[in-house]
Amino acid sequence: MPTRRDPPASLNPHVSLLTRNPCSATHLLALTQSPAAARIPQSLLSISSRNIHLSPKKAANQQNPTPQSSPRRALITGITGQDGAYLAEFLLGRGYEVHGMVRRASTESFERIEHLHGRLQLHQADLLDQLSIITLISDVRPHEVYNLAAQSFVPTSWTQPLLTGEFTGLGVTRVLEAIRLVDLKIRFYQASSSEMFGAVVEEPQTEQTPFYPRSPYGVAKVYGHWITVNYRESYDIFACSGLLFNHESPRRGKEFVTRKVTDAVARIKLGMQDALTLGNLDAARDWGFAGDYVRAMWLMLQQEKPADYVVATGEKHTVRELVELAFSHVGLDWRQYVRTDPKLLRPAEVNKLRGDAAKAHAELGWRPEVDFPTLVRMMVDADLERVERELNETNRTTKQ
Ligand code: NDP
Ligand code: GDR
Repeated sequence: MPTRRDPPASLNPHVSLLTRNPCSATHLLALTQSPAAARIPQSLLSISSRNIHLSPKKAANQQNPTPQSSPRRALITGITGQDGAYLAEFLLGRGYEVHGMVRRASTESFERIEHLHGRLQLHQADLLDQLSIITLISDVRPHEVYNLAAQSFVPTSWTQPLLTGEFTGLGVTRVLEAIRLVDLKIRFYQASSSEMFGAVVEEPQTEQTPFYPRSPYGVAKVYGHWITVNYRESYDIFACSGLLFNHESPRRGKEFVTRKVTDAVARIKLGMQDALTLGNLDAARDWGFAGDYVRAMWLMLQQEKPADYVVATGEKHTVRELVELAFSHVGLDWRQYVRTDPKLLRPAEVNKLRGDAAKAHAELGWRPEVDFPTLVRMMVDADLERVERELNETNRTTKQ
């Protein structure tokens, strides 16, 4: 697996576009001869033109960035996240050349894509750094960009509202700006969210339902949605916003309620934990399987015209139902283990969400394949297997 101490050949630390990445600078310069030049900031052009060192091989690639015979190229921001891992797998399965954007950190977080080692090309860039994104898109010249990167945990958005606005909101504009500068033909997917519906004004929610976000995260996603629509209308970019309802999997982060529950169920069953503390048990969500939802993302970018789509199962279940199902799957009664703590309640809650994916059914031919009970059982089983494995490893190490 690529590590940050030992970066893969394609991992390109964008410390400086101009000195470390002459090819990108040249690409930007080449754009000066095109109508796109009018859209490039003058400052960027003049600096680029002073710093060009291009190898002949790279020059040839730049003149013909998308040869007919080459596979389609996709760039995924947020490739280390739950959806990024499923989408990467899905696109590789369809013959894509898959590139992923990863941000620098002192410890790596590549677990979810470890099994795809050698099949992905990873590049360092950050949603906070405009130039790094321009450089990345100019280097990779993807046909499709999937913008999945975000600060995605709702409670954190109250403790870090500005950072959430920067990543989850303005980050979208940075990616769209890079596309606008490099190539208007690149197709763009924005990971929008049912959290935008918040204090829902109707049920079920459709593409026409007005937004009423209830967290800084939801507010940032509303911005990301509308800037996507705006760049589509302003620059004719093939940009789609997927209004995805909650989707889960064994790869879900442990801070989200489904995984928090299934991990706890496994640990309680195996005697490693006594209780599980939760917040609002009455909250209801339309929960689907992440593996189904990445298919919808891809389908959106294969249509003749760009549009926005709700992706949901059409069913809602409460956190209480989730807990009941997860505990009963291992033969336990949830009432003996689950506590609630008001500290886990949110300053403003989204009480219920249920989506109507009729447009996605009709236009994309998309349908979810995994229902709620199957999803919960899949997650509990995966956690049981993992916790048991960890337990065995600990026992083995202790004996040695
Ligand atoms: P995760 O939280 O699992 O993944 C988020 C990803 O974003 C990680 O790869 C993370 O990288 C990356 N990231 C965060 N900040 C930055 C940054 N500044 N620069 C570069 N990368 C960054 O989210 P999911 O996979 O669950 O969701 C994917 C997207 O879909 C998100 O935008 C989310 O808001 C949205 N969404 C998710 C839904 C769901 O139910 N899962 C529903 C609707 C929308 P790192 O590993 O370094 O932290
Ligand atoms: P959500 O997911 O906020 O909908 O955002 P989360 O799983 O965090 O919460 C769902 C509901 O469960 C209630 N809840 C708890 N939640 C957590 N995390 N921990 C608890 O202990 C707990 N107890 C009760 C919450 O109050 C809430 O009502 C997810 C993220 O993936 C977003 O990025 C995405 O946009 C939306 O789904 C759609």
